[in-house]
Amino acid sequence: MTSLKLESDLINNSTVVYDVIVVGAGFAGMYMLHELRKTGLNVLVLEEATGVGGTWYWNRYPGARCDVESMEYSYSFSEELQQEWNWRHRFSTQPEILEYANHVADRFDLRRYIKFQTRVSSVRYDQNKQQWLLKSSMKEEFQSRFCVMATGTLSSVNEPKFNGIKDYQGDWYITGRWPHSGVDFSGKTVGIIGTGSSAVQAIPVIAKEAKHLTVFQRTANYSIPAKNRSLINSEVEGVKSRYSEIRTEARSNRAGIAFLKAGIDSALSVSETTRTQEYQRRWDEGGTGFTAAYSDIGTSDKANFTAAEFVRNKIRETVQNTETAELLAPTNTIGCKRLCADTDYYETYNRANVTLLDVNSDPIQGLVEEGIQTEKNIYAFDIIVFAIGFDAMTGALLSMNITGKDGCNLKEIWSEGPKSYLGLSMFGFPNMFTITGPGSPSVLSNMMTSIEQHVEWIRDCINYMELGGHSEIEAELAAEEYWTNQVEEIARNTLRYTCNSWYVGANIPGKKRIFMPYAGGIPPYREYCDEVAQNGYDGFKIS
Ligand code: FAD
Ligand code: N01
Repeated sequence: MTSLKLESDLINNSTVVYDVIVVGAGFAGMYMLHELRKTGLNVLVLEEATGVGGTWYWNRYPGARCDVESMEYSYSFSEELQQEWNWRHRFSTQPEILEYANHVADRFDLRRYIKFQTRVSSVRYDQNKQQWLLKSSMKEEFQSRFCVMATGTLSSVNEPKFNGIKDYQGDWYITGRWPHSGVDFSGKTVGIIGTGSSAVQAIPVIAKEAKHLTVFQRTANYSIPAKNRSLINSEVEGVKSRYSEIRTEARSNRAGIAFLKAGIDSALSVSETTRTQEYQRRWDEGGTGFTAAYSDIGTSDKANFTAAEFVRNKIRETVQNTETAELLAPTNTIGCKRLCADTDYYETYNRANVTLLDVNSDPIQGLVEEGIQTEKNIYAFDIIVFAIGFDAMTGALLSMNITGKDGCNLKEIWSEGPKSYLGLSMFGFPNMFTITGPGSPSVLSNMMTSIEQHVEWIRDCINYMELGGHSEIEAELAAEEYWTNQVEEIARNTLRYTCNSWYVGANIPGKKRIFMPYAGGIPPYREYCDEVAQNGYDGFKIS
């Protein structure tokens, strides 16, 4: 109790210079805090929310769950933790994942170092003092030598900017900022804008409750049945008995997922019968491992077409109304946008209380008092749900007005797209690190695998600085340029580069189109990061 009081005193004392301030208490921030505390550093975490969990704190919309299997979408750093925690579903629900995040916070006694309800709104480097100065939206000030941004890649919501939103008299909600009290859809007419992963999960659940649901689709998305189910004891025990082996496999897997069995053949090197059988097998197994069936689905148009056409035919088989089925059948390459995993998504369009509208043939003009006005109609709704995604990868960082050395401003520097060395560090911003930042595998992987790798790398780097008596570490401009070009070059060789996805920032009007995550896979990336560290932080200037 005494030490708890001491810590909260520290948190409220603006004269303390922390060794490290971490912004964000999602899975990244919590693990960073835990690792840095173990080394005895004085650490403070600043978090906007009232609790831990990040993504799983904010995204409470109906149907929200993970699409990397829970046995793998979890921390691997503590053998005790992974042995004692029991996942109940193959793909766990948001409440279950949030419960896990809270368990971790309690088990490792993290809360006392986290200042909740503190939104960081300004971050400035004081070159003379070699300190970061952070200010909150409530004008509180915090100082530290190192600053770690654990602010998330999918945490800054794409705010709805539809004309007339203020005129609308009904209730409206954003999937990524869902009210804690939940939303009662029963007997209500509901409109939902968007058909990405969030909408694909929410639509079947809302449809079951609402009087009528109208879906406004701009781009049809590919979705594979999740085939979610309760986990049985023997299977959980089976994984637990060889957990460390599975985690090692995950670290050497391209996507950070041990269960993902990637095919090594070209889709074009096998007969059509073999190929269809393999697609059917993966479809029945469920989950986003579908596109890993063949080695070239992500790189060859022809190979990709075989997988895309298989899914399109499934949609045509499932959806009874031919016109609706054709609207739902995506025309872009499969896997270009993030593949979705669903429970009864396409089946939901067979319900009498669900209507699909194509925003391209009848564009949304804005909101009016009763609901949504399109070019041709006014649709009245009691509730509108915006499932329109996030200002991904850069949004959270750029919302903090980060100023580095010589007054350089991150927003200005990134106006032509994000530049970083390894997605970990930026030239001009010494002693600052980003967890799963742009330029790292991040959103193209099991985020837990990537978060743990980044946290451990940053921990080791800060320890190296401490032990060597160094005061500043900063990415060199040449290293940053080299890495940013690498990220671009690797992405150009993939089909991911070819559509209007949030990976390229296309969902945010005015955002520079540039492929943000590193598409080369986890193993070469990890190897590169390790080599940089082993060579005395090659590409960094240390003073
Ligand atoms: P976040 O969880 O986003 O946490 C960032 C934290 O920083 C938040 O709590 C936020 O409030 C805080 N923050 C941000 N800015 C500020 C500021 N200025 N001041 C103070 N605090 C701030 N990934 C997978 O690998 N598998 C999945 O199955 C999966 N499912 C997902 C489902 C949904 C609905 C979404 C949206 C994402 C999903 N992801 C998934 C990606 C998910 O974001 C990551 O897996 C992971 O949770 C990210 O953790 P994080 O700590 O890096 O970021
Ligand atoms: O967001 P999205 P999301 N008018 O950007 C449409 C993770 N995640 O929240 O495609 C009309 O994918 C937009 O249309 P278009 C996962 O990484 C995981 O669903 O741009 N429509 C699109 O249909 C995921 O990829 C899970 O043409 C507009 C939709 O809104 C990421 O988070 C679950 C519009 C936005 O889709 C983001 O997913 C949830 C407009 N003005 C999220 N603006 C799992 O299952 C946007 N749209 C693990």
